[in-house]
Amino acid sequence: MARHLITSALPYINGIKHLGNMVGSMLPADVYSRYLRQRGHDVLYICATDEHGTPAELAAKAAGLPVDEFCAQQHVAQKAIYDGFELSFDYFGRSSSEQNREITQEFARELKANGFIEERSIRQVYSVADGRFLPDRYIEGTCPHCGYDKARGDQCENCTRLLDPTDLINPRSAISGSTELEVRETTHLFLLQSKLAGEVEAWIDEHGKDWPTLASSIARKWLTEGLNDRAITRDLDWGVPVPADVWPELAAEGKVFYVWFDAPIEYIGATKEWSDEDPANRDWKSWWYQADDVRYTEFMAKDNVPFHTVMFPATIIGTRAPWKKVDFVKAFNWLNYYGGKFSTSQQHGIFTNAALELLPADYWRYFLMANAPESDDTSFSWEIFSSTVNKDLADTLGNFVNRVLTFSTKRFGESVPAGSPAGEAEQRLGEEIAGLLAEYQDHLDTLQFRKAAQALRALWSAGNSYLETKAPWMEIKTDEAGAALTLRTAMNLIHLYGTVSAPFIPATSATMRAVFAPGVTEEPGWVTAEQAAALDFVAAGTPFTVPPVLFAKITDEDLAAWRERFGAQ
Ligand code: B3M
Ligand code: ZN
Repeated sequence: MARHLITSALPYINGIKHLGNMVGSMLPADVYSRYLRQRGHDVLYICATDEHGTPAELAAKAAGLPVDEFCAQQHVAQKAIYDGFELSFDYFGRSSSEQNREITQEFARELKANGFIEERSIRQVYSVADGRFLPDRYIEGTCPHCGYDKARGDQCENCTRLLDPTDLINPRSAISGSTELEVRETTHLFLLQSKLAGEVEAWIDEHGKDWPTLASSIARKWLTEGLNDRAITRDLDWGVPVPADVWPELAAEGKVFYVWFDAPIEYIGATKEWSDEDPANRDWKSWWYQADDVRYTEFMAKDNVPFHTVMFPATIIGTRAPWKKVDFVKAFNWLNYYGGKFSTSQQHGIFTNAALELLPADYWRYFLMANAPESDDTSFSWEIFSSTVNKDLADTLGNFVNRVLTFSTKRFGESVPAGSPAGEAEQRLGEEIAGLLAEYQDHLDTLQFRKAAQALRALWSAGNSYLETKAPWMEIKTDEAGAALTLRTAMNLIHLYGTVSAPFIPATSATMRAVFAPGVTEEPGWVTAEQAAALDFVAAGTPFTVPPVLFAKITDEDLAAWRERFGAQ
């Protein structure tokens, strides 16, 4: 069996992430990892905070903290939220780790030795007041095309035209506002992507055909536009330093690698961080180097696709070493929030910490995956959210579980009733369940999360239909053994739900499993088609307990309050 390496795009360190970030990378990766583990695969799910670059420096400055302290705090804060969302990372690392520094520097040495890194001198804007070079986006001024006075050096947000910093009228530093800017000469390392373009293209021809269109079309678009050589160093205080053994002068000048150079390498770095915690039992290199038995799946939002399908593969190819490249790229569109993208800089939308203050993770996990922006951008609305929670989670699943267990307790006591042997209705139900389970698995195997969520909901609905048809609360008046059979069958469904729903709603699934096995906390395995069809997981006589209501309904008052609080208009 293949080993599965899974990574989700590394959340940037500069602030708490919103639900758009969550649904576009970490959450689907977690659902997939949980599913594969339950099916018995060897899974390694790796993520980390992406800690370098100017935005980290600026966020630290805004928080009044040294950048290393800021990152350390933010890492802990983000990690706590991901724990709250029950993300089952095998390791959640930090791109500022020593391991990443080591591996990034080693990659650069190899690229240099193979002729794919070159020093070039360029002219860049220097802010005298700030004592630093300014990246294009940190130069502000008036747009020469539309007159917008907050245009950035790379692009005007108002008319969307691409700009050069020198196009701006009255340019100033976005950091200090100072207009004392000069153009200075500075030397940087360039990754000679143009030399690697042919090989990257051949690699995408071979592997990209299996990727979803969203990923492969973005990769192709980038290739068609031409792979330019790219500066991979910056003049910043914070980052992976250029190795002094190869570039003593640049190292002395304090050059560090560009964040998009070291961030993807942190997938490997974080695996080494994981391995270094327990070297006797973990072997990071076996997952990444000559790892032909590993299937590597990456999750990310669409704006990250070019870096993962073109730039990172070019970097790896240029090392001329057998590092693992991605096998499958799962990309997501945007989740929008009332007339715009979720946005960290504008604090627009729902942030992950606030979401958990309102409701437990399972509500969000199920809703987000059932509405994941897979084929198109989607819009969050509080109405769709509450109707999904109320219908699917509270009515279809939660109510079923409570109704069955409460009624059975009342009529037959606190253990699974025996009753008649299974009849035709149970046979049909079993076949239906086995069919739906096959569909569900198929969608998860092919990483189609919306469809998988639909199939899961269909599994829950099948239980409801069966219960409505058999109506044990009527049946019991004339056929007590028949009613007992109905309830026992329904309880077997609860047991099944407790297993197969776990990738989406792990906490509630554990509660459902605990109905029949209190105190058992280990992760469940999976269910075969035969087991699903037979529906005899729990035998008559098994004691059970009735859990508290699984999902509370969202009321109109909740809705009104949340719309108000989160600016939903
Ligand atoms: N940190 C995602 C972002 O902030 C970026 C992903 C890196 S993955 C190697 O857009
Ligand atoms: Zn403009």
